[in-house]
Amino acid sequence: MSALLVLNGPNLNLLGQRQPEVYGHTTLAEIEALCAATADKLGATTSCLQSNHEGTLIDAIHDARGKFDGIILNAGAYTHTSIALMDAISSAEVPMVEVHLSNIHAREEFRHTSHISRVAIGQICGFGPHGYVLAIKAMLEHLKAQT
Ligand code: CA2
Repeated sequence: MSALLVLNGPNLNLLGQRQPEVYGHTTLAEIEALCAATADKLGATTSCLQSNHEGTLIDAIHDARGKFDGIILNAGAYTHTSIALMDAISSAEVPMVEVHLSNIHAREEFRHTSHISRVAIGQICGFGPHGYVLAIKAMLEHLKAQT
């Protein structure tokens, strides 16, 4: 049974509570429940963590080594700024799928660059909360293909 870590970065704890016109009405708790239900249907498990702190996300990625088979990561705005998160993913050697609620390529220019894409299996963006379902499915297919 594959164990997945679902990591969410800064400000995503505000989902459903502020700026619904940009990020929708679904709360982070609902997204985490959706991830758990999706994984369960597909014979996998999820553990979820959200942090507004870069170091906490990095520690979680380091700790994932040997404990999780894959990481689903929405790094929020750290996507566009953090070489440290990219390095953490490389060093952990745990496969990662990058997910974003919004289509970052259709937004401001500064959101078009993702440092973590360099170390991701792939990126899913623009599908709202359903992106997490797609990311879990893609990760499980990837892991199956490795065995
Ligand atoms: O589209 C995504 O999932 C993002 O990772 C969300 C980040 C943004 O910086 C990325 O460019 C794309 C921002 C998350 C902020 O979430 C909020 C939710 C509700 C209210 C305010 C912010």
